[in-house]
Amino acid sequence: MQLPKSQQVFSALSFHERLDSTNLELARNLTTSTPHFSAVIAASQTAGLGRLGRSWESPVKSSLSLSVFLSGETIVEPGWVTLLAALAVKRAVSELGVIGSGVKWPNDVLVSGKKISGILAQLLPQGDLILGIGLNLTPQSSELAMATSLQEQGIATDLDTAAALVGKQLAGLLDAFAVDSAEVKSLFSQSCVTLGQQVRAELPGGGEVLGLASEIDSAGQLVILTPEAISLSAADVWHLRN
Ligand code: BT5
Repeated sequence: MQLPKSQQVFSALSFHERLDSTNLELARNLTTSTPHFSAVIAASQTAGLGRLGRSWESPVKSSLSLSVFLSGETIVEPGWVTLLAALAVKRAVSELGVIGSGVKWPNDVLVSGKKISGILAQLLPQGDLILGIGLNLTPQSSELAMATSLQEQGIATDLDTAAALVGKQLAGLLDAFAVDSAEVKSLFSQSCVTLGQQVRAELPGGGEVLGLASEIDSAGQLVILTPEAISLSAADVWHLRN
């Protein structure tokens, strides 16, 4: 498959009809000369990775699987990369015509409460980062009751267009963040549908926090009022009600 639009956006691009995982493929092929913002794209994955050992479904012709290499020299605040990627996807799907999308802290893009995209950022020991983005193009298996796709939102698009739009938005946000991070942080908060909700946050080490999601602090952490303020850097968050 030719991906002419994406080729213009990423500094290098390798495309595969089928991979185990684009994050794994990027990691396997990393060298000291891998350019910043190079990408691996797959039309399907057999072992797509989610967070905390979970899996990401990406069967044939159903989704975009994209991994982008971010060089450590360019990353000032690693804690913000996942959030910026989620905002980039939100903007890309809006540009395609999706109405009502929002970011669920920290790594999901939702439309009407259903997940259209998930992000998995993997920080490498030397400070570089592999940023994995999954975006559903067509309906997923009925077992994923809380999933949606561009097609279900009335948008017909192709892999190349979707990847190029996400890449363009991501590049723009990374640049803007380097110039004025406070402005971009505020843009993120405006797009974050978690804020103002009663949430249950499951902590990676076990345990949970129940309360009102009140803000994203400047480190990108979710602040939950329980009523005392608790800041979380990583968690699975469930929106309970408005
Ligand atoms: C994520 O994890 O949402 C991160 C997903 C990252 C996927 C990309 S694809 C390109 C790159 N290469 C990879 O191997 N991975 C990245 P998490 O927050 O843990 O959510 C995982 C959960 O989302 C699963 O347990 C399912 O409940 C649900 N899920 C799985 N596949 C889905 C899909 N296609 N659409 C919506 N929800 C899905």
